[in-house]
Amino acid sequence: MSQISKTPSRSEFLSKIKLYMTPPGDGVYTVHTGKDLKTRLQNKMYGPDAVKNNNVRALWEESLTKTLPISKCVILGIPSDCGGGIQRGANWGPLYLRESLIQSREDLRAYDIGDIRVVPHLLHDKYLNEETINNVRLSLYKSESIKLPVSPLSIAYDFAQNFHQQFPTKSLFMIGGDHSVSYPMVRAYLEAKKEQGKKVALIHFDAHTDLSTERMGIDLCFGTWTSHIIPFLESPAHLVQIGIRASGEERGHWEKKFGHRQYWANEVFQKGPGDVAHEIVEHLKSLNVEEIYISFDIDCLDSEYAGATGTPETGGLSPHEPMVIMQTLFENFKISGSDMVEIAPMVKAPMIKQIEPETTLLVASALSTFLIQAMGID
Ligand SMILES: [Mn+2]
Repeated sequence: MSQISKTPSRSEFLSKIKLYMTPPGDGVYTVHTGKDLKTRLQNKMYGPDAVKNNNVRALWEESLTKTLPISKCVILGIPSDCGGGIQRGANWGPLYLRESLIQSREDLRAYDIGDIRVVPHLLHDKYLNEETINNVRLSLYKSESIKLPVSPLSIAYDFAQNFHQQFPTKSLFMIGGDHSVSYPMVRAYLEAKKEQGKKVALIHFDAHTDLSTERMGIDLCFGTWTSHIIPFLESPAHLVQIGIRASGEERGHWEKKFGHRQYWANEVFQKGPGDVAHEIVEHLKSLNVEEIYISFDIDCLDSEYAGATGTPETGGLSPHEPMVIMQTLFENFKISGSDMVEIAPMVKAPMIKQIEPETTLLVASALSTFLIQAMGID
């Protein structure tokens, strides 16, 4: 394993997965506190006997060779909130959203490939010195000579690159995590689609633009990831942002600076989601777009629907508007990648009156179900 070629074989890729990923729910490292939450999820996914007999990892490893090859849509968890910054807690998003998905839709046809291993103090390997990287390799991989990445964004990028090489016709549904986790996923997706000769666009639902180029000197985080993704698009016009309302600048500032399109929440209300969707379809068709990636920050929704998130914002969309827009996009383009991020189940802002995290999870699982089903179709 110490020598990993640029394009690893299927078995090399599976060996990497077994090292830098975990069964669903295990990506959040716990010794005692929070262990019950993982047990609850794994009981549902693998059965109480497997959990009691410590058999979950063996079943998960077996599924990598048996179920993964025959699944069209693959679910991935990145339980990292190191790139967040106001209220963290999105590291529990993947575990809780999986539970609601299982509860609401037992027939959901998608394979869960598990979680990226997360050292909660790390974000990206480029911010680390050699000593730290070696120490973490020793902890995660039991050897300094296994030259695998150690930070969540770096592992996620390696995973997603390999995944698209190995399985060019499969689609990933990623559950975050703070929004920085979309950076490696979207980047690997865009690079793979370019290689395949597919014309793609990024549809980004969010209350915020995430278009800062740096935040307190850090270039990759929840508030900056989109600005660093734009260079990987065919042109800035291949990015459309929907639901924006919490920004230090006006819409014109962003559109002029980056050359993309925004639909702020108030414009979606004024025009109606149907008209907005048709405008986006026409725009993307004029660019000859064939496939789209949808990145969904749950705070795009009004805090009345999404209170369990790091930065809840009022004046936002109801679940209806994004659903109408996504449905129309789905009728016109193939959805070949998507994510649902920023669900922080244990966070509740003081102004939130509804029952949380149940409200947020219910809405997020309905939107996620739509995306997973859309991506499960050939
Ligand atoms: Mn965001």
